[in-house]
Amino acid sequence: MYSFSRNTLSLISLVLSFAGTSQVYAADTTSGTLMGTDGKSHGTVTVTDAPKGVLLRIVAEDLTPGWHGMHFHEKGSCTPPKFTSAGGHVHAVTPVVHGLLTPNATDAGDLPNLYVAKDGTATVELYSTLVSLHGAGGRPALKDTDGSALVIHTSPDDYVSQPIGGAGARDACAALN
Ligand SMILES: [Cu+2]
Repeated sequence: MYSFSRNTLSLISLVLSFAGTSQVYAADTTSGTLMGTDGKSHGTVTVTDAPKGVLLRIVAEDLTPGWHGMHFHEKGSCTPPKFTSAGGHVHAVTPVVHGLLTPNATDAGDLPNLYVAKDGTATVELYSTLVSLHGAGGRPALKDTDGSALVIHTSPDDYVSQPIGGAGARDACAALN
């Protein structure tokens, strides 16, 4: 019995020493179903926390071909068909100044446009340094108390027009809670 305890202690200290020296980041990931205006699943959205931002992966089908504006919205709620339940864009300060090509922009929900192929599919992985999953680095947290959503709009984002780059209505929404 004494010997068992001693071995257990050694094992614990060995695990602790590995944990203390490890430089590998454990994957901290959240995902949601991408819902269309028809209320059906059109794919999956996955967000992984990274040391200086988040990785966003979208695997989608049955969307309208062409370029679409896309943003992180402030609430983890996707009620079809209009998805207004997702609220405005994720932000830390007001007024929210939108646009990746706008000087002094403050819109933390800004993302590049999504291209949907002629067969209606989109498969992409991209990176945003404007947000975090839990608030790291002072960047707004996607997984705050009311979550967030990834919204795909009808039209492309011109990255300068206020308040959403002329991206128009909301075609699809994935709640991230
Ligand atoms: Cu938007």
